Amino acid sequence: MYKSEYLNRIYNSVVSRCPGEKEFINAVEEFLDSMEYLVKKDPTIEEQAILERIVVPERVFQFRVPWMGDDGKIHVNTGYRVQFNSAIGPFKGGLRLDESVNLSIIKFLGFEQIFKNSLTGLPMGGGKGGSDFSPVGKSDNEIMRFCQAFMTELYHFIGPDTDVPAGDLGCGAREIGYLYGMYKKLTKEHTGVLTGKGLSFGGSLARTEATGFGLVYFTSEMLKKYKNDSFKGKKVIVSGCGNVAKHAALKAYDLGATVVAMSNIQGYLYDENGLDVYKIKEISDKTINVIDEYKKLHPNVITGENKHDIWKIKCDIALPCATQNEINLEDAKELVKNGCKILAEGANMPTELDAIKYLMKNGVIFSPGKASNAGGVAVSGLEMTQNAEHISWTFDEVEGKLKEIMKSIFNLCYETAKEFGEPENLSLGANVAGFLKVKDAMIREGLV
Ligand code: 2IT
Repeated sequence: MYKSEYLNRIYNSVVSRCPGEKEFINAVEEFLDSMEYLVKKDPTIEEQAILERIVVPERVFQFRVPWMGDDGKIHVNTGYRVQFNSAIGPFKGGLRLDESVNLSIIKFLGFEQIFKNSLTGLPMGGGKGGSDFSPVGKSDNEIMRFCQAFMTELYHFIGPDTDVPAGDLGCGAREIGYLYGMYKKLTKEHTGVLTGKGLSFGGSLARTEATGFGLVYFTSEMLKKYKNDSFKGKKVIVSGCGNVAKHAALKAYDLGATVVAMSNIQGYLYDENGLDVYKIKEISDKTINVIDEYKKLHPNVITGENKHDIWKIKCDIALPCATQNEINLEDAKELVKNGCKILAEGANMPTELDAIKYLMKNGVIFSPGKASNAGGVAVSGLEMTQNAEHISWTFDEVEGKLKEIMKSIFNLCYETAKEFGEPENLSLGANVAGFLKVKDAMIREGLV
């Protein structure tokens, strides 16, 4: 597997200790891939058992969430909060509300969050949580009751200087509002304990846009550095229609790109002359029936039901913004065949490992989500700062800071990759740069 005996030992220990946790094991495997050179160069990593420690969460909470449906029936979901690593700051990371959620998925996301948060340069540790509850198809009252029940357990473990959750898939401003209300009732405190809050009670301007906008700023840096180019005139595919996807599409369009395709769980939309991304945002803010509603307005748009077919469309830049494992090896082959030059992840690990390897081998410059989608959590960090100071910045101030942060994440990943002799390997750059800061903090803080 790995050249290093140490890395093999770590990998095997994770596989035997976490049977069946395939998403988490995958995330560890991808990360360890980048550690070969570093563990050889720096023996303190092994002496201090840094990797042994970093692959084990500091704390894991799993709890029962009983709630009542509108019809009076009782439902029971499982809630999770994984506090993965607090070496550089309070645990920070979103809450995913989706039927697919299990411990493996939350651990994978929490593990990624450690390095992502480190790359932002802000003092945030890594954590993640959520539940196998999906708000899709539920009434507002049901969602409120679920969020209240979830928070009656979660509030024991979180705090503005301990662990600061936010949204993720299925958990937007509405859910954060209900969660925050219950936290306030239980603790009697108005604090920055959650981010992604509504603007009327401590939220930050530009938090909603941050992940998608940040992804496009990051990709602009890739275009500039590697291709001496920009988004102008480029054909772009954005998968997904959620918060990340629609804001990525808007920003790419504003920078002069043609967004040729987008998708959601029902299929994809394709127009070689470019989709009306503002209309898509308007529709998707209101309904999940984006494909049908858009087709009513633009009958000539091409649609398809198989979400993988979106990767068969010709593009210069691919921005996967839906969810994990949406690009497999076959999809990667299609992208290469059709001339895609850059793939930057807006979702968390949407590209499978063998697909990443194929893309890189075939000249596609790849950016991992932990670098290119860090804009969301970065603005969450800025929301924490504003809350702690009891002030709020303007949209332009926050967006300006976001832009600078994305630029500095890119430069850090690029310079690190270059130092290791692989300037196009942003996964290597992101993993190593993210890791080094956490490692330093872990060593300085002693064996805790
Ligand atoms: O994956 C992510 O970075 C997020 N869901 C955002 C986390 C946050 O704390 O804003």
